[in-house]
Amino acid sequence: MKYGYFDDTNKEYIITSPNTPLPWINYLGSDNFFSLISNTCGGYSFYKDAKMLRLTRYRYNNVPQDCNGRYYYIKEENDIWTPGWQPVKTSLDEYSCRHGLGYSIFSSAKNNLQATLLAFVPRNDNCEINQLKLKNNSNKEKKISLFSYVEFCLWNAVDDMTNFQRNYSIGEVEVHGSEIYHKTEYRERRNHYAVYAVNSPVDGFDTSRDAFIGPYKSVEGPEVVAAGKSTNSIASGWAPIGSHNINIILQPGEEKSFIFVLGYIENPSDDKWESDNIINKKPARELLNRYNTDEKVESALLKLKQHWNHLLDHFNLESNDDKLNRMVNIWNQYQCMVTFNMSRSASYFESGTGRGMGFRDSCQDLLGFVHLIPDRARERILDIAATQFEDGSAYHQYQPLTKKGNLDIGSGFNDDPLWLIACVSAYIKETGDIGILNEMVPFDNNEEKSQTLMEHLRRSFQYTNTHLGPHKLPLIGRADWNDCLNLNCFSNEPGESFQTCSNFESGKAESVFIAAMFVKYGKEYAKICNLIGLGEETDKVLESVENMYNAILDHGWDGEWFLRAYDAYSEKIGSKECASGQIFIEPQGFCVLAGVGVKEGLAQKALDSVKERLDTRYGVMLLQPAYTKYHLNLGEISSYPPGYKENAGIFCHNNPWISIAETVLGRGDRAFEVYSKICPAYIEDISEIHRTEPYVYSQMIAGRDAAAHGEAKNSWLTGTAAWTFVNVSQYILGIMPAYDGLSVDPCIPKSMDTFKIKRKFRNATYNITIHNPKHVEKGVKSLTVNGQEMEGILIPLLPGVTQYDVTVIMG
Ligand code: BGC
Ligand code: IFM
Repeated sequence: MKYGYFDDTNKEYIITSPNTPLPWINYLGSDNFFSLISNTCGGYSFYKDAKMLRLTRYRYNNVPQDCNGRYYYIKEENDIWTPGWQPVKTSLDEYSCRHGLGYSIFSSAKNNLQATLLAFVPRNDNCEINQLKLKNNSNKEKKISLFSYVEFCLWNAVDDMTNFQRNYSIGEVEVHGSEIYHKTEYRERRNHYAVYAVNSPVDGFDTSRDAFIGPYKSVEGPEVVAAGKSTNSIASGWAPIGSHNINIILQPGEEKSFIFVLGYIENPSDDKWESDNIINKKPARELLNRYNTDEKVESALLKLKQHWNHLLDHFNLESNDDKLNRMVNIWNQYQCMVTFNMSRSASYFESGTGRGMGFRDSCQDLLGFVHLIPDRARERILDIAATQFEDGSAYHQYQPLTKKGNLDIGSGFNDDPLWLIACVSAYIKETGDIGILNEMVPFDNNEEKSQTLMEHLRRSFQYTNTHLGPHKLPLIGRADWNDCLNLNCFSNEPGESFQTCSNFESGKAESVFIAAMFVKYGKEYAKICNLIGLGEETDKVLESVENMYNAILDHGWDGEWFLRAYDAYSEKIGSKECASGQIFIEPQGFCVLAGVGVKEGLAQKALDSVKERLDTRYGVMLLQPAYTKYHLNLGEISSYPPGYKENAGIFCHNNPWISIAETVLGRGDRAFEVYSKICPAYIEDISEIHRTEPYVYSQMIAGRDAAAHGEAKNSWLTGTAAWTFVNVSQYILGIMPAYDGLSVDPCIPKSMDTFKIKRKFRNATYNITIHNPKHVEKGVKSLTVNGQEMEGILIPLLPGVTQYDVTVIMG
């Protein structure tokens, strides 16, 4: 069942029923000001950091769900409704929500009154614009009372939810005409405030939630809206809100437009406030003036659309598969940009108050957006590397505002260092900017301890190389990519759990997954050494990689598939000898994509075992059989009920690893099958089962052991976006950036015919046409570049050439 449809021309998903299984959201904002907006107008806004500088309140886990947002109540006689359906939920004659790239548009109607609400965050300004157009489609005059509503958060979202004894006494506002200023904290800080204003005179306002909603009422039916008249309340403590009231008369056929702006203002440090605790409204008014007419709003929206068109023009596919085209060209890349902005902080499943930026997460996200915003990727790399320690290990997370490592979580996740090599090599291949390796970057953000980025990479590599266990495989530490596989938890203390376990440093558990990463990114590091003329180091690195390769073959192979790990007692994890958790997805995908076991014939066996044991109609599960009881020595993984999350869920993030691995073996049909099973556009028809948005990936789909097999959770903020884009663009469609050019080596389903790709790469445009006349899965028979036939699969960089016309014949 579907709840909407894709509009590829406008790059939108159009939701036609507000009653979606879960809120289906969109992200507004691309620089510093961000909003989440659901298909019923729920969500919230923040500046830079969803924890520290939150403008509006949101109640996670609320009943009814998804309550609080920017709401526009329309009252006509006794009918009260809102364009996004929630929170009033009056049945509407018409409803649609179009989620586009950085904007959402609601189109609703009731009694021949048409409401169109456009919401977006303009480029380069810190505000959300809500343009509401009301049109009288009847043949009688209409009298309408409009009430806006946002509820302010007292900035620090955690404090806001917990410190009521203080918070109920600190709320302050100022109201000047149509401008409502939220200035809580201004008294002591005098550096920031919010403004919520409309570009028209108002007939009233409210800033006290109690006055507007009324005690024991809710946003579903505020007292003021029912009465049809604002109370002009000035909040003093308690809960400050912003609400405007405008009385409107519309003649038949007449349309009126109102532009509401929710803005964030940060005063320059030398700002002179008007007098004690009166805010300086000048910057707010300048901001409001930039968006006070429809023309200005439309031009800002156009700029936003141009921005997205420009970004998405970097990679464009034309094939005869619409679903593939829309995922590759629009939604997958869009989601990659959202993960760039949000990491794992603010979604409808991540509260924005917990995690900051993950070291490994951000490194992997970069693989998906580096082709779109290479300059920002560069900055991001330097920020991430600065949270590394001198021994090459790293803080597992860092704060987006301070960019400092998070001390509460610390380090000890032993896959982290190698992800730095992954993202730096991807960046260099995309841009050719080897100069980045000479950038001086601090360790632990301490400028006195700065070394070149190259030295950071060296220490990343050496960290793994020097932390090997009894089988010469890398020590796992607290966990590797799989956060929940905590193999160094051992204790005789009653009541000890993975959450209290602290002996990971002394633990001897080893990871076959990190070993595979070491082979993959060790080879990459060797190429970087070679590139900058470090011949001797290159040889040594390759020798270590060779040793690791052999350690995997000697101690990481279980007969039919790769082992997952050895625990702290050197017992096998992910082996046929185990009762549960006999086979894990991660080492199968990563060993094969790193090339391990390919020439020995093990790779094929491993992937066949994945198909046989882990595959389902909804995607590939993380492990089988699921753990059915809690084991302290395995950690969090066994704390989940079977079929959920890392305990045998379909963890989408590592499905692309399997697909990539299949392309390494040249099995294009299977690679595509794995790709499409979890791909949103291909499962749009089962939205009632999948439940999350059909235009973006979710972190997890419930596995075969779960009651709701096929149901997804944790949409949007997942490394699946980046890895899938890497998979589909570089391995399936086969357009892969290399240090010395762009290579083309597709691995596609046999049925696929001709397809075209436009790729911007190093300031040139590549128009690539790929023909598959013999219907093969892999293999390039000829490659012609600007009329000249090339040897092999590489389109070399041709000095001064900015246009590459490329024809590839597979066969
Ligand atoms: C959480 C897990 C989660 C993982 C990745 C861990 O810290 O406890 O529930 O799956 O991080 O998000
Ligand atoms: O690898 C982790 C990631 O860092 C956060 N989400 C879950 C993954 C698997 O545990």
